[in-house]
Amino acid sequence: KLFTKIKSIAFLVTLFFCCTSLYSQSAMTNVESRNTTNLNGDWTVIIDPTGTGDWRQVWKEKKPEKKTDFYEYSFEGSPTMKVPGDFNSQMVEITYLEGIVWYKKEFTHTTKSNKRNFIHFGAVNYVADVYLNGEHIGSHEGGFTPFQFEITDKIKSGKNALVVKVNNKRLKNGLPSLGFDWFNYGGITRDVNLIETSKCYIEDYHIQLEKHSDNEVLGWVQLNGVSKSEKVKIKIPELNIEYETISNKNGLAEVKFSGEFELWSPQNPKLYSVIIKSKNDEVTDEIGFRTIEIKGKEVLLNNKPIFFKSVNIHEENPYKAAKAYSEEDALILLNWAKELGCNMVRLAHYPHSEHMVKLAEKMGLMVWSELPVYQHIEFSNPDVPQKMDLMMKEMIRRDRNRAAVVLWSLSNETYSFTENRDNALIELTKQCKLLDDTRLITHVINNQGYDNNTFNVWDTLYNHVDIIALNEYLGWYVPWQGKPSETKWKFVNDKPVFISEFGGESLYGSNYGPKDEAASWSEEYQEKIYQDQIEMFNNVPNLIGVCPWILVDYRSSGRMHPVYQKGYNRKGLISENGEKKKSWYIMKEYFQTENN
Ligand code: GCB
Repeated sequence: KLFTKIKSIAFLVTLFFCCTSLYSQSAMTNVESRNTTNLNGDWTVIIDPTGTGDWRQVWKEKKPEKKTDFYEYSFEGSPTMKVPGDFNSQMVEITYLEGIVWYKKEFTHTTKSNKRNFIHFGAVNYVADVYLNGEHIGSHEGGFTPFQFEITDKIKSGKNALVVKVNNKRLKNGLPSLGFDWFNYGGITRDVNLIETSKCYIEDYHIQLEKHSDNEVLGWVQLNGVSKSEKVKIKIPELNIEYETISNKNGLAEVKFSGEFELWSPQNPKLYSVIIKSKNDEVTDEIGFRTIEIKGKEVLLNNKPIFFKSVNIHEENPYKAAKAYSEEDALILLNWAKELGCNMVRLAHYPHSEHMVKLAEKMGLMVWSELPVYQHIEFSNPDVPQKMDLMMKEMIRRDRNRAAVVLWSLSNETYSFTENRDNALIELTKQCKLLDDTRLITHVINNQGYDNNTFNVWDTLYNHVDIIALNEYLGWYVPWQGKPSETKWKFVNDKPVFISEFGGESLYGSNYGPKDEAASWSEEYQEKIYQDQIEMFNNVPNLIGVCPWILVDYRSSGRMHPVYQKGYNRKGLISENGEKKKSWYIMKEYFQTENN
């Protein structure tokens, strides 16, 4: 029965991606283990703030032939930029550009008749149009998820020219929409790889424990390019597991075996080398096994109640004031999270790079992964639900084998309480459960009622989630109405409760203001918010986790105070120079006292 369910899901997903093939294809998983030619490095760029490149057909790279010919652009002689990387931080003139940059990379290749070729992008913010050798091969929308194009019939032996038009202009019907409180870094922000596969290759797989079981693996392997059934093997050498299954004509193979796994947990982030082998392809992944489930008011990790000690993180390298993209960048941020005493990171407000998720997993940090369905989304636009659905599929597909990822967060602070919003997000939740019922699901809400020092926590979506996630800024945006310890709570239901954001701003070193005034931007005022919040946490029913906003001060163009903010959201526990504020120590001490 379960396999029938898996089959129908896989079929629907395949059908969906076939129907949208004019656009990008869903990316194959686990690029790291494939036969790749890395295209990172210096790319030539043409800055195109007025969008003239489209009618000039920049990708054709026309050259003058007659005496009277001239073209007002050229990649030759243009500057270069690093890929991966955002363009805003690489050229001071375009710091605030929200528009078009054309990128070009040349590479050489030798075609082989028995191979297929793909061009794979880790992420491009926000819309990418990709051209190979003068031909448009497709586009992709969404700044934080991977995508690929098959170029087997288009790639040549010898020199090839890849051109990408990147546009990070905000779209009303985009995800996120026009307004968001982080820096809109545009560019080819993650790795680019040319991937060579056999004619029939392992496209995707799901190798995780069955829900409620700590020793039964239930999953599937999806081959792409099959003409008939094929044997598929799964080996876990460390456990002497050698499992064999067979794919159907659509390339889908059921996986079901058991093993005596040492379970993955923050204390013991155990990963196993798992080898997946088909007739002509093989991939290796490092996979952890664990269970995560709700039992009444508690969340159980590997059958034991867990309290999530989390911290919010944006994908920014503070020392470079640039988009983070590498394992080194991830290490800076995650080392701080570990030092703070966290067992989880909330990767706000969009899927971060695969480096970040994989490193978190190795370091024993659970991951909260989120879609940028953020605040003012245009739910009345019929395109929006489709975009959300596609982005969710891309997010889940990339990380579904990561034991560290325990929770899919499908939206944050959506403001319009309309039927469109409810219907779209309830449907998204259903689809998410269908795709992956082994993890928890949430939506983050921030506009609870708060009167007479009493919270009234209610939202239609809370009836569809596994945990109630709420953001509250008592002491900052909202003044306290009484003693923090006497705050009262009414909840719409009895589910576990996660305080996913709280905090306030302070400038590191600004401690000259009176203790009780926010306007001093002092470390003391921020410290006081943290002390009060912690006092309040003791009385929050069903509390299973807290997550301060935010680990590090980060760039946000709407944060305009000329002395205290200077383009930064200052709610960090740490400044952008790595200095720890007083609030850091309060939070660290709190996490130390919560001992699980
Ligand atoms: C929030 C948002 C977060 C903002 C934060 C703030 O509620 O979820 O994205 O950056 O507040 O600093 O206002």
